Amino acid sequence: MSKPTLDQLEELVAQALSRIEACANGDELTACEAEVHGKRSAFTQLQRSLGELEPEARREAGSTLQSARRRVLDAYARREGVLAEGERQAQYEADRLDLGDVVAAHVRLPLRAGHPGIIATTQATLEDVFVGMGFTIADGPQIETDWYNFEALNIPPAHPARGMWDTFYVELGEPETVLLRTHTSPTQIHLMEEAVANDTLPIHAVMPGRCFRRDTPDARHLAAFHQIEGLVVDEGITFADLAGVIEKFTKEYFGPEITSRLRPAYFPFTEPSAEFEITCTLCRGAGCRTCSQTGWIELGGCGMVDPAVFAAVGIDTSRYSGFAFGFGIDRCAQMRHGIADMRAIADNDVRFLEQFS
Ligand code: FA5
Repeated sequence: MSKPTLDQLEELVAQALSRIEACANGDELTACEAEVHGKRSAFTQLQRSLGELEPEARREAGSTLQSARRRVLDAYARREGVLAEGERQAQYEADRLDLGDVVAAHVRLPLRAGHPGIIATTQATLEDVFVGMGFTIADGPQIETDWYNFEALNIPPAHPARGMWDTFYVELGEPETVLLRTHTSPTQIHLMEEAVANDTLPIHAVMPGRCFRRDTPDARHLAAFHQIEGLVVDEGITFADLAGVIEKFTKEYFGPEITSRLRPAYFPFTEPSAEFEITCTLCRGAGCRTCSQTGWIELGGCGMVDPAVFAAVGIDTSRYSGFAFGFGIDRCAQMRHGIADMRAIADNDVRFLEQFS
């Protein structure tokens, strides 16, 4: 191959430019650069041949060669940029996550929407029944002081009735002053205190909520369960009003064939007191394991508000009388849906829970 001459410079540049343009990726471009500018390239040979020229001619030829090389180097840099951008785009495409595909994949799965649990729906139905009977709904704290859970309810310290409620205490340094409420009855006290403070008596309210006892779970008990408390404080309220409300509620909630009965009982905060029971809905009164063969299930306690409780909250007993009741929401759910063992409600077995969606 004959040595290149300066006359061929434009042709060499044109060839180099078209070879650079033809490079399809970075590797080809690197190889091309070595060829165009490498030791044996035409440009390098021309560069070397400059030494043979006179100084004046050498300067002129050097400058021409320099600008030709510059054009080739610029073309090389431009092509490098174009190829890098192309490679970046290709990488983007390869990495692209099509969220539409992800959503579509999920939509193909059966949608598993949640639904309120059996206790929430039972509570809502109970509230509806009582609202229909003219009651309002109130709420109270789950963590209580000894005063609300016991003392104001006529259960002073060391009173033997405290044994009726095996209590979880909250460790706050001082022993046994703050506790998880064992029943919803303390909400009665909050309501009466508020009504006295705001002069808003009478009261006709129900108070649903969660309660806690150190009870061993069995077919009719849980350690965390729910009660709904009822309180009526008004003028001229008698035990007959209480019995009427209990029976009306029983028929409304469980149906006309289920009956209630009241049996004498003892609660420190009501006098007289009663336990109220309903026909066992599992055996319809015939006797079964769930009702211990009695045909009846205890739903809750009730009675006329004890004057000592009215005294604790400052209600004038010469004007007002009242009744209260409190019964288990879990027990209601159990009886309404014929659940033999209450522990199933707390077990979180989806196959059980889905029956009540
Ligand atoms: C009380 O808790 C009284 N506060 C009820 C009351 C209110 C009486 C107002 C008078 C006036 P007792 O401990 O019997 O009473 O509980 C009432 C009901 O709560 C029970 O009949 C039962 O239905 C429900 N219950 C009690 N303990 C549990 C438990 N561990 N698991 C599930 N339900 C329970």
